[in-house]
Amino acid sequence: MSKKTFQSGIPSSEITPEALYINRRNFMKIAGISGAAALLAACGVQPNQSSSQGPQGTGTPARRDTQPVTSIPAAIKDELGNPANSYETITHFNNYYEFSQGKEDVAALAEKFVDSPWQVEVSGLVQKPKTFGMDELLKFVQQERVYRLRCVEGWSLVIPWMGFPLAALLKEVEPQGSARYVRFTTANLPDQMPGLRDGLFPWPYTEGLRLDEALNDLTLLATGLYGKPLPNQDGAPIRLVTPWKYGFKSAKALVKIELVADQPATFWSTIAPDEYGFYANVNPDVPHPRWSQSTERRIGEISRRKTLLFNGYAEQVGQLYTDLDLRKNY
Ligand SMILES: Nc1nc2c(c(=O)[nH]1)N[C@H]1C(S)=C(S)[C@@H](COP(=O)(O)O)O[C@H]1N2
Ligand SMILES: [Mo]
Repeated sequence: MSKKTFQSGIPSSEITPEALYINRRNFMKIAGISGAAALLAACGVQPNQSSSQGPQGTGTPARRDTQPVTSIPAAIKDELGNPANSYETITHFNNYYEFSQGKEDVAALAEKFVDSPWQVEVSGLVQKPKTFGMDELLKFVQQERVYRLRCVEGWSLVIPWMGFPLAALLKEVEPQGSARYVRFTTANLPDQMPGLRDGLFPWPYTEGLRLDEALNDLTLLATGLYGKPLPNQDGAPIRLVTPWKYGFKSAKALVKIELVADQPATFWSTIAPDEYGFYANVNPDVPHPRWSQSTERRIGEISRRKTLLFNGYAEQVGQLYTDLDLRKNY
């Protein structure tokens, strides 16, 4: 689908919370009040359903007239029942070293990033190498995936991504039998990304996966969140998301995806190989050399929670590692 239909043609269950909680004024402009009411009805929300997150009293008068607050749908949750973090939090607490080593300043620094036109080269050990424009990438069926993101620093978020499995893209280029790993390269645009002008890091940011990890259904190419195109600070226009691995594996602003024979070097494992391994699977029992990984702080919560093996996705990915020593291959 085109970017235009992506913005306006997504299922109501995906756009409603963003529309209600974050950007209602714009949404009302696009959809109109009766349109919004229709979306709520299409969600199957029962009139008596209450919400713990509703923006009570903040509605426009017109909306309050047509939609009593009791109709606000429940918050988006992951499969474990954790509510998604707000759009505001997800877009103002970021790690993106191309822009800043801070977190809360990334949004402003990335505000003017130009992500169009954009192409992603898919090449290497494949039968049909191809460079895809964003319009072609948005033609893959876009799905909503509510995933936990656990940063190696000990904090986490729950994010409602939009995107499509990397496997769908790889299938199209037909990996050769000799392909065993996938190497990801991200944007190298020093004019637009102030962090790239400092020579301390091995730019551009690169990452890698084993081919079977890349083909796992959890592995997503994200093109949006909360039903909107991906914000610049979250990796516009397209990024990797591997939710069972520490957040640094989920490389932003992808420009190249290469199928290769050998395990590729990566940005973080090049900087500090003792601290950041190739696998980076979330594991509460394998501490970082400088801190424990047994707990994490979900942004917005006060007390820490227990970190789950594979970030809670053991059922989907545990079988990939039955022959691997997770302590050695951290
Ligand atoms: N290109 C690029 N991708 C990146 C990073 C980065 O600095 N540059 N940071 C990573 C880290 S450490 C984390 S925790 C996540 C954060 O994603 P978010 O800001 O969308 O929550 O992005 C990852 N992807
Ligand atoms: Mo991170």
